[in-house]
Amino acid sequence: MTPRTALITGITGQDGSYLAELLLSKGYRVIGLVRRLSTPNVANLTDIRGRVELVDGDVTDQVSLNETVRRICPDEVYNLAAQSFVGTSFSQPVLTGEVTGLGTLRLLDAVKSHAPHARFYQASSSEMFGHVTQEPQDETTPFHPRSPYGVAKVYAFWAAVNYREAYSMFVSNGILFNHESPRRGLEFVTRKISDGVARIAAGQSQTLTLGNLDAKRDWGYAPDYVDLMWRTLQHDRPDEFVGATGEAHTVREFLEEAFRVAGLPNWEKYVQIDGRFNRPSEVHNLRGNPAKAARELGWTPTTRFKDLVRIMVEADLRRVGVPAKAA
Ligand code: NDP
Ligand code: GDR
Repeated sequence: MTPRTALITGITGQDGSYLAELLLSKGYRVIGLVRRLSTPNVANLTDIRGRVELVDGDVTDQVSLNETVRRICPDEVYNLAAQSFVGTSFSQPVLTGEVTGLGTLRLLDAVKSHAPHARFYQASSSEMFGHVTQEPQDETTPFHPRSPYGVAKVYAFWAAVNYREAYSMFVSNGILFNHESPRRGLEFVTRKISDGVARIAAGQSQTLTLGNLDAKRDWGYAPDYVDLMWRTLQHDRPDEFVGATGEAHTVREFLEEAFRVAGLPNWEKYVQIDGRFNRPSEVHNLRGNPAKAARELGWTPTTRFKDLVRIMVEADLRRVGVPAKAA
């Protein structure tokens, strides 16, 4: 039997790399769209480098998308490419709109023209809910984005719905809440904390400087969430699905737990607050209700808050050379 072909944009990122591993384990031919950088950035793909095909392209470039989709004719398309850092979206709002918003429209259009039968997954985000007035949030909660990133994701969400309705394409949105792992970029708060704590434990640093410790997020483990992406495209019809743990914790709670895992008492001693890390408009509180994904896709997250913190801190301790058992 011919293997199914999946095209992943954003394959070099946290989710793209886990998704590629999952799809390879299921026998897919996996093709990743990679933008040109002066220094290639494929560290997350080290273990599978010889088993995935990488093609040059950029979601800001329609020609490269058309050509890639035409040539590959994928069965499934996972659009994970984005300028995904909320903080940067305030300083680079136009770029964020181009990549995260219009980039989705460009890819949808390439698929419509060259592989209209492909199933399309759009990486939508809980940041679309933003300023929430109901808790927990689910597929019926209204959007009120609070950043250029959130605004761009709302655009992409509706572009995806519109291509489904207008052209009868199989296009689904996963509305995923924060998910983390040792592959998380260093600027996101969870990884900034696990890396900072590990460097303090190793004696390489004395302080960790953060912004708003009161923000609350529903943090899950990234490998669980790429499984949800795959399940979303195996469903009998295209639809929207929230992916979340249903539990929320503050940045402060993440900090306390991370220092505890590293065996460092008195976290307050090391942490400084700097208003530079505050956002012009903040999302204070997000907590998702994943009941629909559980009911219709049989999805439940396997990793809870404390285990997630432990996985991340232990990975960073190993990386900086502190034996986990000494922690
Ligand atoms: P990352 O920031 O780790 O990865 C983003 C990927 O997009 C990278 O591979 C990056 O490539 C690529 N990319 C950026 N700009 C372009 C471009 N112009 N053309 C092609 N590729 C580009 O994000 P995550 O893996 O964490 O998230 C995956 C997706 O899911 C994103 O769309 C994100 O917005 C969304 N999401 C993430 C959540 C999370 O908690 N992680 C929650 C909800 C949604 P490069 O390596 O070259 O920078
Ligand atoms: P988020 O993730 O904005 O939720 O977006 P991030 O980890 O950047 O921020 C989470 C919360 O922590 C607060 N915070 C800090 N954040 C960072 N980055 N650095 C700090 O020093 C700091 N101090 C406090 C923030 O203010 C915020 O409230 C992530 C991204 O992956 C998006 O792409 C994705 O769509 C959403 O999660 C769901």
